Amino acid sequence: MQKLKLISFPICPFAQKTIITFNLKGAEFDVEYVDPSKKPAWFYDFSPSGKVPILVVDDNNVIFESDVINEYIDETITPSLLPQDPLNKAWVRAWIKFSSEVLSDFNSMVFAYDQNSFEQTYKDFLKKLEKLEDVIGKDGFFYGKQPTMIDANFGVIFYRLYQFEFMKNDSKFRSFNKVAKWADNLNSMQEIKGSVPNGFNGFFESFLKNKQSYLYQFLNTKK
Ligand SMILES: N[C@@H](CCC(=O)N[C@@H](CS)C(=O)NCC(=O)O)C(=O)O
Repeated sequence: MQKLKLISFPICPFAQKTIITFNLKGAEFDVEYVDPSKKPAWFYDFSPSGKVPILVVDDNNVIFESDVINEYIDETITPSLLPQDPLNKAWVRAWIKFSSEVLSDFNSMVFAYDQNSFEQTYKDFLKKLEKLEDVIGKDGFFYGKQPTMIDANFGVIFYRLYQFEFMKNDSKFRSFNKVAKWADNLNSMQEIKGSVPNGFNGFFESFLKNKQSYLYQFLNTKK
C-alpha cells in the first residue's frame, strides 16, 4: 500500500478538497500543516510554485496542483469517484473546472473589504449557483445518488459559506432549492465536517481579521 502525506496550510481550500476526496474513499493518509508565514526550507524542494497542497507519495515522489492530486487519488484508490461512462465522466470533469470559478468568486467575497464590494461579488457567486441549479441532481449530490469528485470541490465552498449564518439562511441562496438541499446534505456529511484541522475556526477568524474582510463581523464563531 502506498504511503500518502499531504502538506497543507490549516485553512487552504485547495487542500481541503483533497482531504474530502480522501475521506470519501475512506483512505489512510497523513496531513502535515505548515505555517504559511514560516515555510520550512524543504518545502521549496517539493513545491515549485511555493503553493500547497502537495502530496508526497512513498516519502520521495511529489505531486502538486490539487486537481491533479485528486485525479491521482481517484486513479489509485478505489472506488472511483467519477462516472465510468466517458461522456458522463467528461461532463462531471467540466463542472469540476467550473467549480474553480465558483471558489474564486467565493474567495473574492471573503476578500471584500466593504459592503459594496461584498454585494457585487455575492451577486457573481449567486449567478454561478443559478447555473448549477439547472444541472445538479435532486438526490443531494451533483451527479446520481453517491458523491463524486465534484462534491468534494463544492463541499469546501459550502462548508465555508455556512460559517456565515446570514448567507446560509439568505433567501436568495435558499431560492435555489436544489443547490440549498445539496449544500445542506454536503454539510451534514462526516467526510466534510471532518475535513478541517482542529482550530480551523480560530485560524479562519484570524485570517479574515488580518485581511480586514467585511465578512469578519458576520462569522458564526466570532465572540
Ligand atoms: N492551483 C493551485 C492553487 C493552490 C494555492 O493557491 N494555494 C495557496 C494556499 S490555499 C498557496 O499555497 N499560496 C501561496 C502562499 O500563500 O504562500 C492548486 O489547486 O493546488
